[in-house]
Amino acid sequence: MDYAAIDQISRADYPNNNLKDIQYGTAGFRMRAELIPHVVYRMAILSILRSKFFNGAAIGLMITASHNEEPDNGIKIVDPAGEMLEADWEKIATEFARVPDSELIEKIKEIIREKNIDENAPALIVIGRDTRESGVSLSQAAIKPIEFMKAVVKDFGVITTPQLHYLVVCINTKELYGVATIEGYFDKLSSAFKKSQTVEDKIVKKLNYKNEVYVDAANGVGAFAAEKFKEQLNNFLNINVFNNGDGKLNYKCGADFVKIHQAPPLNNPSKPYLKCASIDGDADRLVYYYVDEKNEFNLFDGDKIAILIVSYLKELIEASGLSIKLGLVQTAYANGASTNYVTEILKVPVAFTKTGVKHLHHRAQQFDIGVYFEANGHGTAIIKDEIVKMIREFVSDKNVSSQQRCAMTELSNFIDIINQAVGDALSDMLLVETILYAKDWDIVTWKQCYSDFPNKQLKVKVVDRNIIKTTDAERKCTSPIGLQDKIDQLVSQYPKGRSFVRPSGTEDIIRVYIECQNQMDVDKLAAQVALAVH
Ligand code: NG1
Ligand code: ZN
Repeated sequence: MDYAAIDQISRADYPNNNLKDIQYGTAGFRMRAELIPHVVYRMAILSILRSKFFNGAAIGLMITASHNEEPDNGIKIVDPAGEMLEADWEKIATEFARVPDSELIEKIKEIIREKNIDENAPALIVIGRDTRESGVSLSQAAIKPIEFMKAVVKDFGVITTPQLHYLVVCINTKELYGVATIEGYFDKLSSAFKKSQTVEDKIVKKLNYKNEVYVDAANGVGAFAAEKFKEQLNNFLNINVFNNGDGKLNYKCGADFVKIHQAPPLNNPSKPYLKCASIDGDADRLVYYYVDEKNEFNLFDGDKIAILIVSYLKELIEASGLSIKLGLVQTAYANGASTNYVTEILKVPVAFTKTGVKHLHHRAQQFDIGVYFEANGHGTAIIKDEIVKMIREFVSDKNVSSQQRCAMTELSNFIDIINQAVGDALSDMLLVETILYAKDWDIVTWKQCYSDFPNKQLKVKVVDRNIIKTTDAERKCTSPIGLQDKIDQLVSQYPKGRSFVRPSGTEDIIRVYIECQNQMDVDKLAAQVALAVH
């Protein structure tokens, strides 16, 4: 390892601008783009060390600030199984990003010592970036340490976050999961999608399903991906992309805007009842919506998407006659009506975790098939390898009935449309379309599954948000003493009331969540809980 060169480049080109409080959060590092070059340079070094730690397994580096505004940028590290970086290394990442320039080399040596890394082991890092202009020079910063650390880089340029996760998994599974190219990604998902609509017995005329969707691409990288799917799926799904990059990134558009404002994005097509989807700036979040003839806005957030997927999987598992344990993972932000629907109507177990997809992903791994979604539209489904194998074997088993085979074939195809590595807006969109097609549903029928309980989220500014500590998947707070009792007492005054508070992991605020049977109660309780937090 050429420490002298690493040190010299660091001081000359990527000096630490003394950001003492930066932290590897749920979404990696995120800040103004001009502040981040040294963090990117250092995260590339760290990723190489992590790859050496795994004796050359590919590690991903994604340069994106997702739904943040254009002048921001960020970086996150993807672990070998396509998952988010392990918690232990998140801490190292934070320390490593903060060390002064003069201690950088010593810190590298310390990590090598402590993690018992073989300096001469091979290393491979896979890089991707979103469409932000700052991403060009930042990916150069990520490539810089390669030659001094005996590593190999695969730079895929502008890609979506989920595509990067997919590529890491493909490389590390020696392409068992899929071909490790962007074309491989599109081919895998598109052909499974097309196949799902050509399963024998299923080719019946659809009376309600409309194979047309309008995609708000947040003027980001998802626009390229959506256009590519449009090309590949031409007769199967008619994709109309808007906010396709001509406008400002994430400005009054995209999944985050639509979910928070509960309103259509800029440039929304004016016709009522059009089936629309919004994705975010790096295409890992998805929500659906439509506007009716009274101009009323109807949103399908992560909860609604999760439930559609769970109900479909449940039907297929039952029809196949296989014994497969299906479960849903949610956070406290999931609307109570969605949880009730899954447990009481679908009779599928629901588990709760802390906020942050990493936690949901790990919990979902405990089911044979685990579906997980955050209400904001980030989620996917994961299937145990042995279950995939079992399904594939049964498909070719001559002793099963044709009805069972049909269900298994459908399930098998459906699995290939899922990006199991991470929540993927476009893969999720194809899942939704596959299900709506299979059920022959229009968007209004989907809406009728259940109605959300009225709810509200507030941000409360406090001096130190870390005073609030929580337990029970963030649904109860343990500190400050007495606050939970106060909340319980307030909530008890409202029939079907629910409220919890927690410190945000990405902003310097406390989030307050309230749910009641009507909007007036929600507003009243919200004000009371917010006051109690102050
Ligand atoms: P925080 O700020 O910790 O609530 C937010 C979102 C998460 C997740 C992360 C990372 C809510 C309530 N919280 O976390 O779901 O997406 O950002 O982007 O939406
Ligand atoms: Zn995102």
